[in-house]
Amino acid sequence: MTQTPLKISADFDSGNIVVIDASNPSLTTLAIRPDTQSPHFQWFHFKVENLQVGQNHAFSLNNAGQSSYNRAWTGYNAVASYDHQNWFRVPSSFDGTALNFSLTPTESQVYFAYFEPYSRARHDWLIEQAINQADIDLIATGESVEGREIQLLRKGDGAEGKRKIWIIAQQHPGEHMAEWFMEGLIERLQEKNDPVMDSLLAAADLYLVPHMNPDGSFHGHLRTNAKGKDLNRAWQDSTEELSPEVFFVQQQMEKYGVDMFLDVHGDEEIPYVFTAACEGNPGYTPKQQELEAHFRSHLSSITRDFQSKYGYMRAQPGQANMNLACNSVGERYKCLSLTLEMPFKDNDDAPNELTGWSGQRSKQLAKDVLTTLSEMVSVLR
Ligand code: GEM
Ligand code: ZN
Repeated sequence: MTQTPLKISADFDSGNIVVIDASNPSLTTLAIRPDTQSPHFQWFHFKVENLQVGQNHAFSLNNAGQSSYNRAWTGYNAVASYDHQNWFRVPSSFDGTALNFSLTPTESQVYFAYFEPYSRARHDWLIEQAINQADIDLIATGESVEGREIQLLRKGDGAEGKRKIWIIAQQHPGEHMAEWFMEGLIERLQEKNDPVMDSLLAAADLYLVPHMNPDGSFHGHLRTNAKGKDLNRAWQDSTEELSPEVFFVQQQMEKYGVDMFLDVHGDEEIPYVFTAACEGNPGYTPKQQELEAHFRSHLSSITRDFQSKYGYMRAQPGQANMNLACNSVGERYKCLSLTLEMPFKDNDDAPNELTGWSGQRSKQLAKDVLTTLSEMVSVLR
């Protein structure tokens, strides 16, 4: 009996794949499409239909070796889902050219992705949840290059004297763990009878941007917005034309002020959760150094899903790239300013064989970060 050919598709929110050869259902050859107007690529997300249940189907992403972070494929396992909601890791291997993985499916259709996707529909639901369930205010709305809303939310009344803690997410559109993190923040802010949150919110307002780059995510980009701009390289020269997303947030920071900044990202290569700071800034202060150590020490003490042993090389004094959000905000506001990195792989200090790092673990990390912020809000200035 001839088999129905596999149907491969990616014409949906954050979809990204190019079919090279799907004629042999036992081995399908695919390629990842680069970001618009940019050579960057690594993010993939696609659907396969007409699978033969019980038969092994292999897939090969044949340009993985030319991706932005091609060393990151070693030790990486793709994620799969039959229902687009529950995701599991699929053993994968990198041969220097292609990323290869296979599945003996229990259902006739499956999705594969680089990480558990966070959809625009779920983003819209999250904004509603924030406003209607967490007593969070939508205080300003910017627009992306293609006109998608960039929401600035605030938990708190903006009263004089309260610290202003800013948390932004997914400047890099392929780093979907970032908006999972934001969902965890907003979920905890809905909880009643949470004295740790009461203590934080008595002293601080939270300024939240759940998604900085909706165009890039929608188009299945790894790194850039719809103009091919890396938003985390736009903080010295943002424009309304090329990087309106950053331009908007910088305007709002000037309007409200900043006492702490957290820029939420994902890292392709390092299998740990960690932070990078602004130690290379020309105006880096001992207070900033002290606050970084305080944040890292406290968060490490309350979860195994954070550590400071592994991470990026520290920048040399005065050598920081000031186009990065963390450095630019740290210099401008002389506050604790951090980039938070979650892994596309797993946290090797506390591995989960089934899921690796996941949306759920990103959410829990956010709740733990709120505990740390509550513990240290009184010393931020
Ligand atoms: C990173 S932040 C880069 C920080 N690099 C060092 N060495 N401190 C970026 O923008 O490249 C954040 C990310 O993409 O996850
Ligand atoms: Zn990033």
